[in-house]
Amino acid sequence: MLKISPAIDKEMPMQRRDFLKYSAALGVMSALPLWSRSLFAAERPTLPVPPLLSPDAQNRIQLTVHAGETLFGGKSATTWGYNGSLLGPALQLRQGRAVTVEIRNTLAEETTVHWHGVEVAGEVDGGPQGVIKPGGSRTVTFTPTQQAATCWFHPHQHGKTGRQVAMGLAGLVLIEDDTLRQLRLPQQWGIDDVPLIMQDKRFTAQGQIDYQLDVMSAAVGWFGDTLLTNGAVYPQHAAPRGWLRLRLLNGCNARSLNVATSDKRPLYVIASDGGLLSEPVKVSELPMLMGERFEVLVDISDGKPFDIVTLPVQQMGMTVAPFDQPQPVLRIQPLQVTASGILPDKLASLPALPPLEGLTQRTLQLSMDPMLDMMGMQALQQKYGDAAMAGMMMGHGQMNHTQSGNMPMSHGQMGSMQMDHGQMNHGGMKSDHGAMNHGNGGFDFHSANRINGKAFDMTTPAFAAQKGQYERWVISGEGDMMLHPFHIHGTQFRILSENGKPPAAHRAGWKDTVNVYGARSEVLVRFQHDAPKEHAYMAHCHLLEHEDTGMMLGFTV
Ligand SMILES: [Cu+2]
Repeated sequence: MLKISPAIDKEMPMQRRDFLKYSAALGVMSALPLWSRSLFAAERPTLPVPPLLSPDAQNRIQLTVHAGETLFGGKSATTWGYNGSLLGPALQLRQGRAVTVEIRNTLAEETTVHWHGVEVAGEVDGGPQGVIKPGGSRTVTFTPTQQAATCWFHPHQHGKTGRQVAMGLAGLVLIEDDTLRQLRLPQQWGIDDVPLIMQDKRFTAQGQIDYQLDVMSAAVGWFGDTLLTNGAVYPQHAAPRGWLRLRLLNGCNARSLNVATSDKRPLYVIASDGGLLSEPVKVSELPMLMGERFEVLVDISDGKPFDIVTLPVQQMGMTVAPFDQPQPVLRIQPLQVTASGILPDKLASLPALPPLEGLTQRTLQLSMDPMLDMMGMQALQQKYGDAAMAGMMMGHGQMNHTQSGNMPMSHGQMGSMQMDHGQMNHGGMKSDHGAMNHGNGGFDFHSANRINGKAFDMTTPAFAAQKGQYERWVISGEGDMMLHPFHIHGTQFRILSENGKPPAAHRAGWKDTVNVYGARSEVLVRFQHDAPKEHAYMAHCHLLEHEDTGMMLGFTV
């Protein structure tokens, strides 16, 4: 059972907001007087830590998909979880050892369980074909062969992935190997080896999770005004002094994050999606796309409390308050006792990239229907104002791109739209979002996001990759100015170029998600397992509402 302590937030919201402004202005949490520090600590929930779940003596793991109740801010919400009411356990798997997972679905709707980042055959990958009926079950057996990594599992029900994840379905997969064991990294689970699943949510006035797949979320994604860490609002964690290891997962539907510390102490990145880097990479900020994992070490030997925070990002919709200011992820309180883990100089050996000449090359062009783009932007601006536009302003029926250093490209699709004032600003667009789902000349946003001009089609794989062969995939978001974190099933790849630039050092190791934001990214993929037509692998945007509305393709191996 997942023992998530209820995310009770006893603070007054205003107090916290004022406190955040105060700490942001000062820049240094420790500047607060001692009395207020202890006061805040007393009111803060303890970080819930997902329990480790190892295979039993028969190498079996049981997962049950549940509906339950979770307290957020003193109100009870219906939530979904694996073996509990919210999120799920951390499955502890060994490289080279087979595991059988028995999944029972007690929900009233279909779901699937996808092993994100785990290199397994298409048959057990849990993509949209791996449906588990309400009341049904599914048993999958696989053997992780890849290097040690922090992966995760979540639903992949086509058209419903965004909602099912928003309801709480997500768990971790920890793959371990001998290299990892020999490194003497911090490894006491929940003490100095701590997972942080970061997700934003929005709640109704009654306190229920407020999810919609509509024209606005289909365009910019579903986002909330509350950041949860392992299901709790701004929790705290007391850890031994020394090196603290954080396993970060951006589990948001649509929000990219930018992880940092409140007192500017550096983060040492030791692992990306698919495992250890060759050596630690020191960063002051760590941008994280949806679905991405990074492991970082942070030095807390000075004994001073501080916060892990996420800084504002330039992404459409994600600039809305309170995310226009740094948001706290976790309060860290160092203890008197000393930690034993170390930060090694060398981590793992990454193979050199093979010669790129003569490789099969495929181009995946991501695009959004201009009508969805227009209607989604309009809805966003009407609901949240110009502040939501992340530097893109809309007025008098045309898009004006106001310059911001982070968004150098023009909005190709909007630029090509010749819309008149009346159509844009009036003409029924004032109605609520639900009403815009229909009508509008029969426009259907459910297939308005596309790859190579086609919305997802479960029955027709787009191509066949050759097993065991390297391929060079070019993923293009040219002509679009939406963030598309692109995820490929069945492989850990290497990034050759990311959005037109060489990858940052901490993004040059094993990855399963690449940033595509108005330009081209190139990745080197290789598939070691079969994925026949009926169990094709998926390649898709991990902004879940883009995925759910068509920005996904199937391919065979
Ligand atoms: Cu996308």
